[in-house]
Amino acid sequence: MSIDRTQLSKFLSLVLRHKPDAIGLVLDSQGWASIEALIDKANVAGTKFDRKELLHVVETSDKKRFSVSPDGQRIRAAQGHSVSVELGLSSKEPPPVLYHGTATRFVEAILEQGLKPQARQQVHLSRDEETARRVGQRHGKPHIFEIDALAMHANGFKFYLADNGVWLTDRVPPEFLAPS
Ligand code: HQG
Repeated sequence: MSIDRTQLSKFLSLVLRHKPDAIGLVLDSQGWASIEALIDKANVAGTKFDRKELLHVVETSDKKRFSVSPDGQRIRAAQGHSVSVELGLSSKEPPPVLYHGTATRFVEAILEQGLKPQARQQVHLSRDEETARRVGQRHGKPHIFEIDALAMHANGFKFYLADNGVWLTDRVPPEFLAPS
């Protein structure tokens, strides 16, 4: 039986960001996997879907989580990896202010240590407060930090814009954080 769209999206996040090994899939250094291999290996492992269903999830993903290569042969997660990948994004000047949504229970540690990537490769930042709130809500009662991206950039910190509009940076020291 085929899986539904949400399940397929979660499955793709799992194998393209965190555990390609779960189905014996190989990601290249930039996180790309062959679509054909992905479908074959998933099917063997019992998660059944075809190319059409896969592309439908890619196109309708609310956060545009996945990118397909221009030749239609490969797929990768736009961001959010815990496996080591080099997305090959070039650094970009960020908007002057970015936002990070977290849960209130993390605030004290964040004010002390700054924002760290934790299990992911980089810290995720949002362009608007509303998105940051939604991200924070996933963890509990939300708390929004405002990041002085302008000052960070002026101090040599690098920022990257993922294909889906999420801003990425390696870390945010506490001095660049203010409550929103
Ligand atoms: C927190 C979703 C204590 C951080 C979203 C966050 C996003 C600290 C949590 C994407 C800390 C990590 C990423 C410190 C950071 N002490 N806690 N020093 N530094 N934290 O899920 O940003 O639906 O890895 O505030 O939309 O919440 O998966 O990161 O609360 O774009 O596509 O540690 O995931 O997208 O949590 O979310 P996460 P995130 P998807």
